[in-house]
Amino acid sequence: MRSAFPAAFAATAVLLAPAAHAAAKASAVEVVQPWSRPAAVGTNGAGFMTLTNHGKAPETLMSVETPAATQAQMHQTSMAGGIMSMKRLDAGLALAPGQTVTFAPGGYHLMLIGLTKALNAGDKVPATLVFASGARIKIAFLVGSGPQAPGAMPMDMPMDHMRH
Ligand SMILES: [Cu+2]
Repeated sequence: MRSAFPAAFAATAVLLAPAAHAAAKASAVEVVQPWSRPAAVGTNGAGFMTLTNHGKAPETLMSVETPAATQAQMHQTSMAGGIMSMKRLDAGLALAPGQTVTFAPGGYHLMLIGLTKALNAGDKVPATLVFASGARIKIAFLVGSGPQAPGAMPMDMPMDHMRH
């Protein structure tokens, strides 16, 4: 039973996507629970989400476009010797067939550099994910404190995201 759902989902997505987005190439990548945190205008925000490649071919997330920030970059947070650092994913984020990657506090995140307006709880931040295959997926990051329960306490490391 467990393997039946993703296969069925992928088939549905491939069939429906061309009609819904006639101008864009269909993608077998599924994006779930995109969310962001409240942040002030002019500061940096962060976007989180879970990506799954339901397709049979590798896919790479190359960039993210959004009118909500001056620039959007994919970053990876890592800990080394007790020091937290950020690395920009210049080569994009590769998704092997069947692979799921989660963008979450303390790991991969989308950096929204120079927010063009304040992000308040309940806002939806529009963005387009651009893939190496040419596929484009439109999403909206829901502003709150986490992917499951907006309003709940976030379970993440105390990292100041405004200053890097
Ligand atoms: Cu960052």
